[in-house]
Amino acid sequence: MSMRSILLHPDPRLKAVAKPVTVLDDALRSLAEDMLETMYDAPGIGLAAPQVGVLSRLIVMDCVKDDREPPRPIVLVNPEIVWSSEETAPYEEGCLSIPDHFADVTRPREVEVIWTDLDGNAQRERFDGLWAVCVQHEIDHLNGKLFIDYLGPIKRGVITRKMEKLKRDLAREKPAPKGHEAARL
Ligand code: K1U
Ligand code: ZN
Repeated sequence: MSMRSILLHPDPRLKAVAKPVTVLDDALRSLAEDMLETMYDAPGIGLAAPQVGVLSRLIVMDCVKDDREPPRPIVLVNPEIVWSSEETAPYEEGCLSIPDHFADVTRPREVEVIWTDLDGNAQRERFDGLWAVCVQHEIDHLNGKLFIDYLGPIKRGVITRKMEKLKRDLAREKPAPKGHEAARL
């Protein structure tokens, strides 16, 4: 298993529509393991393949927040929402690709999702609560949509400009190559 870097907004790969997965092979299983490790390390409750630069329809989630409960990592290949409740609910969302920014997004309170698991079995589940918020947020990533796309243009613009500055600052802070540490002091 290895950690993957999480892309930061704005990045064209976060705006792209991801391609369906057609082969369930070791490379896909290894990507799913890496995504889970990256998600837990962040820490986060979900992660979509485009966030690690892979434009495939694959997401991972574990929305168990209570340390006394066993973890429930799930890997969803080609997930699709087949039913959404009429009832909606707001939730203050975050995103690992837009760190330190949060905003209320209103979405259907419950959704039913079908997907394929890593063994090729068809799965179907109704999600509610945080799981429903998370699975909708992650499937949005597969369609090139971010939670800030639900906000008005002014709020979205403010967040995007702050993220552009963060990325410029991070690019400047890049560690110097080995043997050049003194040059940064
Ligand atoms: O897709 C992502 O960017 C991951 C994102 C998922 C998400 C969070 C909140 C609402 C909807 C979807 C995150 O995991 S952000 C981090 C986070 O919410 C969290 C981190 C640690 C403990 C609990 C939550
Ligand atoms: Zn996100």
